[in-house]
Amino acid sequence: MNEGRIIKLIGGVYTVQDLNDRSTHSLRPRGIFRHKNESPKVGDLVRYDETLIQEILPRTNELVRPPIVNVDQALLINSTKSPNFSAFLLDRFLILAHQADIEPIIVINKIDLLGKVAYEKLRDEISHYEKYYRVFYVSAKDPSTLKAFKEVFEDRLSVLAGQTGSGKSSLLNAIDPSLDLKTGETSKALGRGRHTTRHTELLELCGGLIADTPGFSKLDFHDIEADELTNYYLDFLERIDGCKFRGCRHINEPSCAIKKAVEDGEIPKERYNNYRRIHEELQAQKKYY
Ligand SMILES: Nc1nc2c(ncn2[C@@H]2O[C@H](COP(=O)(O)OP(=O)(O)OP(=O)(O)O)[C@@H](O)[C@H]2O)c(=O)[nH]1
Ligand SMILES: [Mg+2]
Ligand SMILES: [Zn+2]
Repeated sequence: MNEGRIIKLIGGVYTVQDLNDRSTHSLRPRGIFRHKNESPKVGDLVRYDETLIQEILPRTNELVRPPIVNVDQALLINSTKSPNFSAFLLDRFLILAHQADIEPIIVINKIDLLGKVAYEKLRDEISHYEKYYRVFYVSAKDPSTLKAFKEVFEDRLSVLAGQTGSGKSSLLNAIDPSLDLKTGETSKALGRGRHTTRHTELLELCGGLIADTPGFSKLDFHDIEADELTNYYLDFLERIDGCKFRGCRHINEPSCAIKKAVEDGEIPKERYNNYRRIHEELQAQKKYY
């Protein structure tokens, strides 16, 4: 039987791209999936014949919104200005990527909008993250910044995430103009762009596949418990053995290695404060259930 990847779903018809010859096929799933209450999703690796998807191969992960599975990496697109860079938002996206078991890659876009001093300041702010993640500094308006970045796509299924107006579609267009994705002008009045991206389809880009539908389109933390938050902070995790109390939440506990690292300047204060804010948010949220 043939093996392929589902790259599109419209009206119950799946487009499957063959893994060997890259030919595409319009197929329906076997009835058995419906009986078992399973449905093939975009990103699935499947076995198929002339007319039907016969079998779904095991998944590595599943995103709910947008519904895409087997995602290798999430490119977290941040802009330097309009909208302004927000470490708080970046931290939220990092949590969502880790929770979904998807490797995050940090992309700082619109570097053309910063002067030298502001650029150095931002790099300094982000240097902590570079110890744990790959970070790219790019501009959709300057192709010379995109050379190294283009290589991250090869052989991987990527989703882009980031607030509206951060330049997700612009970056993809800059890399491959034939994609011709719609981009929105950032609204000066609201300080944010219109949501111009809608469909769910995987596109070929630089030897890999990407979804233009933003990953984590809702920034909510529905299934995260406050006390598991630390699991999604790589910088906390590697220090946690130094906390005196097992299950330390790094808030009021004495002899906390995380608070010590913040005092020593090893973890940025702002990141720690944002952690506390999110921890509180998750606890408050729990009360509603
Ligand atoms: N100066 C500058 N402007 C950029 C850059 N990248 C994008 N823009 C502009 O920022 C605005 C928003 O870009 P989009 O690509 O539509 O942003 P998006 O992230 O796809 O937004 P949504 O689809 O709404 O989520 C557009 O006006 C772009 O021209 C950049 O690197 N430099
Ligand atoms: Mg877009
Ligand atoms: Zn602690």
